[in-house]
Amino acid sequence: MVSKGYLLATAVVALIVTDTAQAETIQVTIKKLAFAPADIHAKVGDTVKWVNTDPIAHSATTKGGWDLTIPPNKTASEVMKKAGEFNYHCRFHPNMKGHITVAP
Ligand SMILES: [Cu+2]
Repeated sequence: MVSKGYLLATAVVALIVTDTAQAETIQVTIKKLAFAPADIHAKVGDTVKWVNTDPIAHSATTKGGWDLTIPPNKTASEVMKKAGEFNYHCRFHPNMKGHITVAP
C-alpha cells in the first residue's frame, strides 16, 4: 500500500527536477566592443554566458552586484540569483552597455 505522504513527496521531487531542467543558459556575444544582444530576458536560476570574440578583455559589471572579467576569446558565466532589472557595463569601455530583465 503506497501512502499519501509518499505520493506527495514523489510529486514534490518531480516538480523540483522539472524546475531545475528548465533553467536556461542565455548567451551574449561580445563583438567589436558591443554586447549582442544588448537587452536580454532571464529567469532566476538561469545562467548568462558572455562570449568574448574580441582580441581584448572586457567585463560585465553591475553596480553592487556581479563583476566578471572576460579575457580575449574566453567566456564568463553568472547565475541570475535575484529578480529585477539590471544595467551593466564594461569597466574598460564605459560605452559598452547591456541590460538584463530577470523574472522571478
Ligand atoms: Cu570592454
